[in-house]
Amino acid sequence: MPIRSTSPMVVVSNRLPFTLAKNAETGKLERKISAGGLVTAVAPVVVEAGGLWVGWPGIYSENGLIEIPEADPNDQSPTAGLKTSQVIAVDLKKEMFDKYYNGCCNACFWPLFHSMPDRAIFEGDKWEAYKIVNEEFARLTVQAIRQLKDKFPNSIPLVWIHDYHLMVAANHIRDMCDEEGLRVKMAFFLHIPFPSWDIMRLFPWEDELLQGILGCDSIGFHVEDYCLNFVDCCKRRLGCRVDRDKMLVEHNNRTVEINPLPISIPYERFMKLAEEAKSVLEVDDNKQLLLGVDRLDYTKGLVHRIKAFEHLLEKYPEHKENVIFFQVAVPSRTDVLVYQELKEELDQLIGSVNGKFSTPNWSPIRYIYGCVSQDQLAGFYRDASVAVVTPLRDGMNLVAKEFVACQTQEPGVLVLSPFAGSAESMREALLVNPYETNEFADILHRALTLPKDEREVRMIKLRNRERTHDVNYWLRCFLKSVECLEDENKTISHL
Ligand code: ADQ
Repeated sequence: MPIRSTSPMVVVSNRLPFTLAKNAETGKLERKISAGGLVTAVAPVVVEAGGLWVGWPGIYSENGLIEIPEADPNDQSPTAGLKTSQVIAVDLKKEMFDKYYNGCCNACFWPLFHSMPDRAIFEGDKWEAYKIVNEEFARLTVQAIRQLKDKFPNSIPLVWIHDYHLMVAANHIRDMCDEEGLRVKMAFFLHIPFPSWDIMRLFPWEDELLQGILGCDSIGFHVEDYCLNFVDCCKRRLGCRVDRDKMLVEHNNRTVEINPLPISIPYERFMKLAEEAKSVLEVDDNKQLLLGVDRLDYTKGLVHRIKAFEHLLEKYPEHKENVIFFQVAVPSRTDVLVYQELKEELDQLIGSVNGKFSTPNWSPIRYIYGCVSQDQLAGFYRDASVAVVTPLRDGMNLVAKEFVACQTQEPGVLVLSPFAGSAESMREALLVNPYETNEFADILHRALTLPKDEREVRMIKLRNRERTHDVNYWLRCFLKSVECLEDENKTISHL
């Protein structure tokens, strides 16, 4: 049963749900599909409810104009139904985009919100660029709202703003709508953690940031802790009246609702991929596979993980020649120095562990630095004995959930960091503090030697929970929280 919104929706995100790229032969712009869970879940609702999507298309315009092509007729992706008229591309100059995206979003908000303030760079000109870009997104969002008003004059559009790139767009949208007498409902969802007050107050322009987020009527975070952190910041920094139990914040004579909305994955799709995937990893039946799958990012704890694996081989030598650690790391933010340094550090560490322990017939670590297809990934998840998901801090972490969905054969074990949002509900995982190398090695040993009946019990519970709380459940919860979930037996009222 498709999920439907009673209001036409405008989704606003840094990136459009597909990127544009020039075809080398024809020179024409084409849509390149993104396969993330968010796009898979949200795009059909936008298509179905006749809504719009506002975002950056991944390219810079040559003449101030970006023409979005229609989807390829063979496109089977969830965004194929999004017509050109349903997409608004935000055209940004390269210099401005660099300051906003690299300078402010990635060099400041990313580390700060992951509670790594020493890595955060606070620069006034980058913050100014961030605000200008947010204003531009706001301007185009209002354009989208006007279009919806013409098309559906009797309904109030729902604007859903995503993530840390767009935290100060809402008030601009509100002001412009007020001026034109346009009614609108606004929601925000943050995909990364929201840190404690003590971290947040390091941001020199915290007031403006909090007020920006409070421009929305409804604010969602993955888990309750992040919600409470936000409520505390509003109280302590802005002096707002708050209700911590009901998660309400009063601001500018409005009551803003805060909701925990744990995101998830398209469970059935991953399960099906795993059932159909070929086994591509040539690993003897008697060897156990430990698996890591991450973007190459310092928050994901890759160096800590490899050090713990090294310690496992030292402390429990019986695993030598009997286990393989398979790490897949997607290149990420490759033009940023700290990411280049992290890659070098990891390359060296993996080289030194392999040099230290390899025998003529065995190397302990296999490492792919690159993107792999989702069906290949599903096969890796299915064939792994242990998934090692140990970020130093992570908003949610979808890899833990994808692994569980793909465990369609011999039950494996999930080793999970308590600092990932997913640890809040995935209670049957083996939890480990990634900073404590000795304990980490012990937990890896325990995971590798856990009896089958215990693995089974844990995995069944994990799978049942993720199956019912999948990405569609998340979307329904969101629409319910903003009172826009269409009764699933009715047709859409605003059409
Ligand atoms: P990310 O930091 O990107 O997301 P995560 O939730 O783990 O982290 O999602 C990563 C995605 O990339 C997964 O779907 C995974 O399958 C895919 N992926 C990873 N390595 C890959 C590889 N080598 N090849 C192909 N695909 C690969 C942010 C937040 C998270 C939050 C999500 C969603 O940082 O905390 O869970 O948004 O809200």
